[in-house]
Formats: sequence, structure tokens, C-alpha cells
Amino acid sequence: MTAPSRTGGQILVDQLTLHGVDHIFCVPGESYLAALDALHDANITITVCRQEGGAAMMAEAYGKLTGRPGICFVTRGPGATNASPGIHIAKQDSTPMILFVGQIERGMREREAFQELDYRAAFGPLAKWATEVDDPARFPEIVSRAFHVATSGRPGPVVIALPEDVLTEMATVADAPRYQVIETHPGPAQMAELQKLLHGAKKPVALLGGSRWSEDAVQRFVRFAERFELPVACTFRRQMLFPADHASYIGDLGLGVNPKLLARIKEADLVLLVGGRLSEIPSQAYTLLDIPAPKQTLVHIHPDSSELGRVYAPHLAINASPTAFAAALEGVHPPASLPWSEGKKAAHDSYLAWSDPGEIKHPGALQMGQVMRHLREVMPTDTIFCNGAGNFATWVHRFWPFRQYGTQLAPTSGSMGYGVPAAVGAKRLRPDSPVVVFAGDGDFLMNGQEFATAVQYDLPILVVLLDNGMYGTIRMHQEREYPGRVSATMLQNPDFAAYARAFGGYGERVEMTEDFAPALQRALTSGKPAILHCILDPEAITPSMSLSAIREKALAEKN
Ligand SMILES: Cc1ncc(C[n+]2csc(CCOP(=O)(O)OP(=O)(O)O)c2C)c(N)n1
Ligand SMILES: [Mg+2]
Repeated sequence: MTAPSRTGGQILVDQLTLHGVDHIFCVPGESYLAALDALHDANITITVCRQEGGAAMMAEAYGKLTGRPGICFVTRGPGATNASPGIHIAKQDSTPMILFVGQIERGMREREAFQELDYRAAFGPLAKWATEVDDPARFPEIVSRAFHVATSGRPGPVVIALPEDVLTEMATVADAPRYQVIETHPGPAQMAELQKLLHGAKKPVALLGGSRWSEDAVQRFVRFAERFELPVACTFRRQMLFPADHASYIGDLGLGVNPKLLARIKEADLVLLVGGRLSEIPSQAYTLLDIPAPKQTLVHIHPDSSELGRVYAPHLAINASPTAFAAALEGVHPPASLPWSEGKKAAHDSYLAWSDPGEIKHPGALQMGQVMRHLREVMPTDTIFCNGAGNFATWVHRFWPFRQYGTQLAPTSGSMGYGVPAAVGAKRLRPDSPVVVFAGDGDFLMNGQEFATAVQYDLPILVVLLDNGMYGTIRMHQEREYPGRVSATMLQNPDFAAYARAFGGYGERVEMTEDFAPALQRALTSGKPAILHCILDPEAITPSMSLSAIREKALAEKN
């Protein structure tokens, strides 16, 4: 039987359907009308967004939560460049994602036609693969390859440009088979070597990071940690990879890290690095392990062979996905005695003390320690926390105990403006889970427009917006490096509660600690997307040090 003749747009959308795509995020453009038309009759849900940065971040969050490529459609030129932060996030976070971009007609190339851009050149270094389709008959091949590239090895973003006339041209071609995720398994000899190394260790520690995890893989790793009484830390913004309330959990390698955790890793004799790259932030600017040869015995497990030996030369390198590695751990048996179990207890106790918000006091009438304490009491463990970049994020990272896989959406690339779109993406996917955004006054307005998308699709996300009237993180760095010389970091802010209401959501201003709990209750019961506009004293720049104290310390050091 011969295949029917279809438009390029129809062939493309048919490929998406057969690869299991159930949701796309987009901002429309006249450059890809034929694809939009094919989507009209497809069994694919569409989220229409307000800016391509938001759409791309939603797709990235979708990829992070499902392990399947998040799909985003944007128009050519400015649509594509607007989407670029989402591509960069997917790259640094190893998230599978495919961005489809409209493109000028083939016959107009190289004239700098309206919104023309060379996507291979513009996105080549940013994406895992960037290409352009020249012939509608090649959609099955190219889209299939895109799904394989996005999900295999170290996952990442793919960019595919769609010339307008390729989308409207008819072609007769058979569909591709559904893609498969390519697994990389550890060999039995490697697992035997790992067991030997663990049996010889005195102070081992595990560090978990990267992508290609699953709920099941996390549970398997938990069981392994229990058999070995192994202390386990998570890398920057990967806290959902190990339950914080487990006796083996010892904290995360983020910004403003527990110094005792760093000391423990430095003193370890064996480091089991699973899935992560231990890049600049978790490695504390590449100071945690020696480069290239760490003094600890390093066992590095990564799904991409080119990451093994890239920065750190491992004692034992295992090219495997965390899911496959976690499965293989079931066959690794502990030694008769575990000399490190007392140390693990001390490390867990240190984490508990470090992450206890109860005693935290800082300047101002709204005390964030108390706010976090209340959230810990009332929000369920399946609450998905989303944030972008700024000092405000410390409150979540340090004081919220992540206990479940799939509950943390935060960019390791430190991209501001991620929280709101990530929350919209998450709530579209998981309508039954509470979704909370932590945002700063600077961070929020980078993609705050997607609050309109939350309203449009009736997604009751909750934004805890911490307003300190400045780009506080940069001000903090200024006070450290150039004390007293405040430059380009102050902000004059709108009434964010009124902003929420103007969009059709729920908004409330919170100025005092005791007002937070009832305001939270009202926001949650409103059933609407909500913003709690929390007024934070600018002095409360970190949980432990005020802005003035940072300035005074820097001045004293200069003199
Ligand atoms: C897209 C982007 N632009 C700029 C920066 C640099 N940057 C990092 S944190 C920050 C300030 C964040 O301000 P705010 O959201 O108000 O949080 P605060 O630090 O005040 O808590 C800036 C400008 C960044 N990380 N990402
Ligand atoms: Mg701020």
C-alpha cells in the first residue's frame, strides 16, 4: 500500500504523534501556519504562551519532569532568539527538548529576507544538534533523529528550522517507527570493581546529579544507600534525587553550601559521582576535587562517554545512565562491617541542623525562617518547587526538604525568569500536585507575563514573590567586591498583588511574619493562580549575613 500524499506540516505533526508527543508549548507565527493547521486536528494539547522564552522554559520543564523531549514551536528570527534561554537551560541541565522554528522560504535564502537567521550557526554551539529541513519527504528521518539525539547519551536540546514552503509542499513518504531511548548499561566487571572499591573504602560518599533518573532509579539508589549506610549528597539544584528526610542524606552542593559538607567530601577516600558533571557551582568553582586527578578514589558514572575524563580523571569510569546504574546496584553487596556508619550519622545531623529554619533571624518584619517553617508544615511532599536565579532561591534550596523525585524545577544554568514558566509547564502536566514558585522582584518580571498563561489555562500555581527592591544577588557581590559603591542594582517595583489581580489571579501583599500563614491559606483556597507579594528587608540578603555586615567586612578587609 502506498503512503498518502501529505503536506510537510502534516508529515511533521504525524511524526510528533507517533513519537508519543501529547503536549506542545508555542508562540504562533506566520512562518509555520501549515504546522499549526496540522496541529488543529491532532491529538496534541497546545499551551499558547506570551513570550518564546516562557514557551521554551515550559517545554524544558516538561522534558525535565517526563524524560521525554519537551516540544516547543516558535517563529523565525526574533521568536527563535527569544527562545534561546530555554535552549541554554536544556543544554546545561541535560534535558531532552526539541525546538521547532519557522524559517523563510528556501528560494529566499541568503538575501537576509524578513527575519532570516542561520539556525545552524546561531544555535549550533547552544544546542546538541541544530538543523534545517530541506525536503518534506525527510521529516520522518529528521524528526526521528531529533528524538534519538535529544534523549540519548547526555540528553539535550535539538533545534529544527522549518522553511515555510517545506511545510506547505506535498510529499509521499512513509512514517518512521517510534524512537527508542538508547540505554547504556554498566558491565559486570565494572560493578565487581565498584564493589571491591567500596569494600576497601573507609570514608565513602555519593554525589548525585544530572538527568536520566526516574522515581524507580531514586528508590533503587535509596536501597543501595541503606545496605551500605552510605552518606549521600545531591549536586546543585538536584535535591529531588534523594529524600532529604532519609538517614543517609547529608545535604546539597549548591551556593552557600554547608561548610561541614564540603569538609566531609574533601576528607572522603571514595567519591561515587552518579549522573552529574560536578561543574562550577557544585564543585565550588572547581575547588572540591583536584583536577585532573582527585586525591579521592573517584568513581564517575555518566551516560555520555565524553563526560568521563573530561575534567576529572576517574579511577573507575562507568558509561551508563543513572537508571541503568541504579538497577545494576542491586547486585552490589556491602562488606561485613561499615566503618563509616557513625560518620554518616554525624553528617546527616549536620544537614538537619543546617536546614532547620527555626532559629534563623534576619532584619525586617517578615522573617523568612518562619515562612519556610510554615511551608514545611502545610505543603505536602509532592509540592513542586520552581525557581529562577537570585538570593531568594536560597530559602527553598536550603530549607525545603525535597523528598520526592520530580518536585524540583530549577535551572543549573542560573537563568533568571525560569520559575513562572516552569510552574505553568509543571501544572499543565501534573494538575493534582501543588506547584509553588519562589521568585525575586527581579527574577519574576523576566517572565512574569506567563502568569497570564496560568490564568488562561486555569492553573492555580502559587508565586511567593520576595521583593527586596533590588537585584539583590548582584548588590551582594558589589558590596563584597566594591563596598559602598552601589551601581545599577536598585529597582522600583510595581504592586505585584495588583498585577496578579489585573491578570485575573489572586494577589495579596504580605509585610509581617504573622500575616504569611493566613495569606497563604487564602491564596491556596482562592483556586486561582496567585501571587503573595512579600516585602523583604533589603538587609536580609542571606540567612546569616546582612547587607551592611557584608559591606563592613569587605571594607575592613580592604583597610
Ligand atoms: C537572565 C539572567 N540575567 C542576569 C542574571 C544575573 N543575576 C543573577 S541573580 C540576579 C539578581 C536577582 O534579583 P532578584 O530576582 O530580585 O533576587 P534577589 O537576589 O534580590 O533575591 C541577577 C541580575 C542572571 N543570572 N540571569
Ligand atoms: Mg530582589
